[in-house]
Amino acid sequence: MQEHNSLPLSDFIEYSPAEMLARSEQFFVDIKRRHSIRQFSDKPVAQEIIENCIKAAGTAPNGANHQPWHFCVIHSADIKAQVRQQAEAHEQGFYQGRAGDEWLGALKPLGTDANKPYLEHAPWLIAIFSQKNKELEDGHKQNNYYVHESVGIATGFLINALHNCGLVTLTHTPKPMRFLSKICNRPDNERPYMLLVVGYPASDATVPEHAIKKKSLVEIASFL
Ligand code: IYR
Repeated sequence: MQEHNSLPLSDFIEYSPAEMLARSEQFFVDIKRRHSIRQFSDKPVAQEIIENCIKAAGTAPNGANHQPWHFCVIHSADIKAQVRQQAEAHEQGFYQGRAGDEWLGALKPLGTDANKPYLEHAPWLIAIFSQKNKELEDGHKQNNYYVHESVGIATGFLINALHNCGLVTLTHTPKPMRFLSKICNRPDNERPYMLLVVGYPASDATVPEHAIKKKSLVEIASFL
């Protein structure tokens, strides 16, 4: 191993096997209640809650600990309106043919369309950006590694953290997404990765039946 400094692991918690089993069951029961929501209430959510969830996302494992992500948190009604206007314009092209029949067929059971009112109704939008490299002070560019994997895991942590504190989310990926770089004023080394819509569900929020059907354990896992 190369020379490096290490600290003793001091915050590991060992649970008894019975406790482990109970916790694994409890986590599954709780995460099973996470659904992608497309009808949001405008009920406010304190910024500190969003900040804590982003701090949780920032602990995700990632390539060389370069932490190649940026979370642009949008609360301004004016900026949300810009995001909605541009996302809907792109989505119209997508739903009117750019997606192709096969993709549109796959989306049918979800009932999605180019209308994205939740981009204005929800109290928070989090635009997640990936960083392919970082410009150092001497002008030299430092590479980042496993960028998609890293940002994907951090996004998963974020969704989990938001669910855990009682909020609902939608992972929205308008196609193309480049308009977000401009609206969020992000530099050239960053690419928009995903737009997360965050808030409370509307009182009449629904979940598509199609989305609730999850593959069984034997379909998704093999034990050797
Ligand atoms: N981005 C579009 C289309 C869309 C694509 C997939 I794959 C989905 O799982 C859901 C929607 C939209 O947001 O409507």
